Amino acid sequence: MTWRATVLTLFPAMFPGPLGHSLAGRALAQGVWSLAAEDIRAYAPGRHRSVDDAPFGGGAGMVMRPDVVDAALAACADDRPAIYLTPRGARLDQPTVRRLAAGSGVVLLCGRYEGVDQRVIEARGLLELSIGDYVLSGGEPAALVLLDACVRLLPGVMGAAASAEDESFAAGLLEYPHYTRPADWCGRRVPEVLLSGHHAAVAAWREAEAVRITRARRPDLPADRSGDPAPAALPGATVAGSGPAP
Ligand code: 6GU
Repeated sequence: MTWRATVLTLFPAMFPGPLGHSLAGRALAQGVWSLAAEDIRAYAPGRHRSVDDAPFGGGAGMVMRPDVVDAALAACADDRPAIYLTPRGARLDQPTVRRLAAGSGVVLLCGRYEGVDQRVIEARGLLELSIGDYVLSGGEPAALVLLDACVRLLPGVMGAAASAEDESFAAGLLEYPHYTRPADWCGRRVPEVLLSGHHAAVAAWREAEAVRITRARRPDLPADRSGDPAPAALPGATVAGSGPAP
């Protein structure tokens, strides 16, 4: 089954953009997922096709009209969650990405101007998501980020290595450092344990490095998993899929 993405935007030419390349692009060409970028302006009535208007109460900027946004959403509404990308939204995280990737697809509304009339957000029950604490000029780059994060989790898009990596992040740790040949580069040596061939020692070193780096860079993440009910997945361990347990 194809995972379906519909993007409602005033700038449909921004899509697929980077998602037409690399792994997402190959999966798109193979029909693993589909992408329809719909021009919101096509749903604007009248000769002027105006999609926005001045805010009630005054102030700077323009607000996207509820009737236009509603018509665009109505044209593609089905079982998929409808998501409004806005810096006011809940922060997109890996558990949310996993839930979205496990469904049939997404409808993404990209806002421009000061935002979208609050009433259509409520009437359509839109899920509001942000990709971080900074302000973009529109939701389109955020839609590309969300789609990239979802598509790489679709069955067959990436190998087992990516799933394991994802599990490690979901467990709350940042990645350990990686090294390849040469073992000595400009006098900088690869940590000896990685050359030792002792798999348990390598796994223990990587775990310790992941904990150290997580504590240093992200004190908000729980780096100490000793109190967790389930044992942490070690590198090389098999990883559960997104479906229900057998
Ligand atoms: Cl989803 N939209 C905009 N305009 N800015 C953002 C964002 C979204 N997430 C973070 N900054």
